[in-house]
Amino acid sequence: MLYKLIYIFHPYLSVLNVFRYITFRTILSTLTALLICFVFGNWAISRLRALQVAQYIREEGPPNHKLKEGTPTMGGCLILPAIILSTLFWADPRNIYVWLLLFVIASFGAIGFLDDYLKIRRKSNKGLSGVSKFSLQVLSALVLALVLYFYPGFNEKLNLPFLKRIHPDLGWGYIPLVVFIVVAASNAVNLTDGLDGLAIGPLTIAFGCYLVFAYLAGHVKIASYLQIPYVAGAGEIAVICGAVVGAGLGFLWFNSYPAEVFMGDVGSLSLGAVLGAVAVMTKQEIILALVGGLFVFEALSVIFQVGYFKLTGGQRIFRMAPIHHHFELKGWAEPKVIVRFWIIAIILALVAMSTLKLR
Ligand code: 57M
Repeated sequence: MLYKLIYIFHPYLSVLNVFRYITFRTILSTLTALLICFVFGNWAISRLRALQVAQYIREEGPPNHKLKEGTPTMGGCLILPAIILSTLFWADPRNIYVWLLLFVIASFGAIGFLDDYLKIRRKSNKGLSGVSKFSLQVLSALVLALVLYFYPGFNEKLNLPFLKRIHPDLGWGYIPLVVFIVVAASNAVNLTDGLDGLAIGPLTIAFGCYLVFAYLAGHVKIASYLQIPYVAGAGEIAVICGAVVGAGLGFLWFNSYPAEVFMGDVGSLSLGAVLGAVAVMTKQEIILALVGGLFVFEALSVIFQVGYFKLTGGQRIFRMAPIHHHFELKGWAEPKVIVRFWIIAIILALVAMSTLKLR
């Protein structure tokens, strides 16, 4: 919105023409969100501490986690406003994707906030019940899916990595697929958020990758050259991805090992859902399994561990799930697990980007 106000004056000051460019506004939105996190980071952490928004640590966890008792949580309350403000400043307010993404951030943020709030009030790990949390997530994702489905010009054909000529048309089946992608991404990121910087690092990498996808999908000539689906208006999604990258880096400053703050469900549920929504809107939904492969890997480790545990009446595949705890219990130092997982996330993002050419 701010950019629209500034742009009004371009006939009098030609330098203001630069605000027309998505690339320039993406850089501005990245820096704005980063700056908000840097400027308000320490203040937010001390407010959370003063309000006693402290993490409860489970008894059965890896022993080093007990030392984290009392670390302020709900750092999402810093990340989300940084993204929202930066988006409101630099994205085009006439673009539907901008408002839909703000809706996803706010609705999933509210679910996470409620969950965190209940856990802190009860001083335990019991937040919203699994059923309530899941139903609210499905409801929010359904609103998104229905708006996209009925939005004129949005096509529900799938874009498959490596295959440029096959675009299955799912018709109304696209609606449950969108719900699945958004809810799965939200929960997978939530499961990954168990070591310092483990979720925000790969999230920043994934949003950086989707920033590129969104820019390319929104550019009619480049999209046609690369033979990827052209999505009118998708360039504005790049501005929002920039805001998430900026806020992610700004938050990582404080969340890096040893963390001064955790993001809480308010951060993890919301950022995961936005990642899923961005994948859907840029028509790069299937490749999310690769871009966010680390989150898939973490979620699968839980599914297999819990399934095997129930089937065998108490036996385990991993020492503990999600899989990052397995490596901790094998004796890897926490920073080693984190940095190695970041390396995997970078490799996956690079492989995903290569599919733009390998098709
Ligand atoms: C939340 N949350 C962290 C923090 C963060 C079904 C089951 C596998 C579910 C899973 C689960 O509940 N996962 C979702 C993971 C928690 O972090 C808080 O939660 C927010 C994210 N939602 O922002 O506020 C703890 O993670 C650590 N942490 C850091 N640094 C960070 O930057 O060190 C978080 C962020 C924090 C802190 O210790 O307290 C969490 O892990 O609870 N459950 C589990 O992950 C549990 N796994 C388990 O029970 N596995 C079983 C199988 C059979 C289900 C097994 O393998 O035997 C483990 N969780 C913990 N300890 N904490 C068990 C051990």
